[in-house]
Amino acid sequence: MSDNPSEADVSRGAKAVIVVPDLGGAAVRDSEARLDEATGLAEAIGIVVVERLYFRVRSAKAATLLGSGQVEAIAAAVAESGAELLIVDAAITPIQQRNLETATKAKVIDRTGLILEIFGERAATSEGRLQVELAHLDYQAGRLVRSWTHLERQRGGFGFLGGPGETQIEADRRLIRDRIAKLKRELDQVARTRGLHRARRQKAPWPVIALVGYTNAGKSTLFNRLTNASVMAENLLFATLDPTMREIALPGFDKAIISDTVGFISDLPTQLVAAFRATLEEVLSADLIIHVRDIAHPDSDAQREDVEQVLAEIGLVSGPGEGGAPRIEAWNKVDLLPADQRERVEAEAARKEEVVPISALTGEGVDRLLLAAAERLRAGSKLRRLTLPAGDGEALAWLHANGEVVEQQHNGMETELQVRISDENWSRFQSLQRAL
Ligand SMILES: Nc1nc2c(ncn2[C@@H]2O[C@H](COP(=O)(O)OP(=O)(O)OP(=O)(O)O)[C@@H](O)[C@H]2O)c(=O)[nH]1
Ligand SMILES: [Mg+2]
Repeated sequence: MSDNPSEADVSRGAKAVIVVPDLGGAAVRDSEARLDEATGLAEAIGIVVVERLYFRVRSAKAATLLGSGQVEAIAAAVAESGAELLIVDAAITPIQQRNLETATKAKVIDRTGLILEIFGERAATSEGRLQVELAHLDYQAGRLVRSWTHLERQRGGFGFLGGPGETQIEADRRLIRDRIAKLKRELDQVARTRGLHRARRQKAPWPVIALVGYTNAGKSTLFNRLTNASVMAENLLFATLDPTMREIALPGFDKAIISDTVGFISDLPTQLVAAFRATLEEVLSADLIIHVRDIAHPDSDAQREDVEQVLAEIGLVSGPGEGGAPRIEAWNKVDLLPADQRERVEAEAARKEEVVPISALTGEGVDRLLLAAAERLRAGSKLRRLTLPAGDGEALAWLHANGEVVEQQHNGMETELQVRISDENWSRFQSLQRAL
């Protein structure tokens, strides 16, 4: 696979030109903010950005994505700056990648490849590493399949590209397939172990709060403030990859557990969504979700949509009305807003029930956030474990109708359940059980 272009050797200190193509997607985003984010991603793995280019692409070209004049301008910028790497902030096909490499004489890496590189460098736990490797292989396998069909077409055309190439690709594909299968088995094992840990914790009567949000929104800063911990909080994209859990003091509760999680980003590689679903189980089983938003960011609204989309992709329904955990939005970084804008933001937050403006940095609003969290937890539903006799279809149907059955496991004569249910419905269920 050594000639596979997707395996760009991205080393620290490499000089790169960044190209942000505006393909006119659904959400309008600020061009400077997109350039900054792409730069942040590159810098997250020590790449030195020497030039940033932004292009409006009217119609995407199959061969190069960008128009020929744009490709020429990029090649000139690469030559002038002596960059060895070209970062294209979009998902590009293997063919586009190859053509751009030929045209610019630089190694080309796309947004997905870049994010995978960051995750590959950061993942700290064994599970994180397994998941990232799996995502990477998946990405490569996709590219291999596509370039294989591409080669096949060539062979049909010229007739001299014979068996050995195909055999090599076949062998590579088999290697990747075997490795993927092995990784999945290992991950299953890790997930089972973690599941056991979680089950043990769930039996404790403490609510679990998960912090979610766009990368760099300030989740770790808030987490540290709440827990007096020192999780790496940095002006660095994807500073946090593996979830961290700690106890916090919450008014009216003995204690609560809070979890800091990986940040989300727009166009998160689908391979990573799947890979991190397991990690984000912490989020799936939380009793309350605090969505931390950088309210001072020009694309704050678009980022909110991105986060909602990833949450939906990992299977988290929005809002308690649909059986999901209650949500609070923490509008973070209000300290960065100019006075008039801050006033407007705070007035808007005051009109919304589930929004608390805060600054994780200065601590303003954090106490109010905790009060709001405690209030929502008391009002909202909790995840509870219970065991029913195997044949109790009536109780099961009732739970399905009045709560959300998160997990259901048959153990011989018994059915073990995890159900998210409100306090009110839980006491109704208990009195129903007594009456039967
Ligand atoms: N001015 C200001 N800066 C903040 C605030 N909260 C966080 N920051 C800064 O924003 C940057 C990112 O903060 P983190 O806490 O690492 O963000 P994160 O959401 O954990 O990011 P990832 O782990 O990368 O997803 C850091 O430079 C923080 O100092 C805030 O309330 N005000
Ligand atoms: Mg973090």
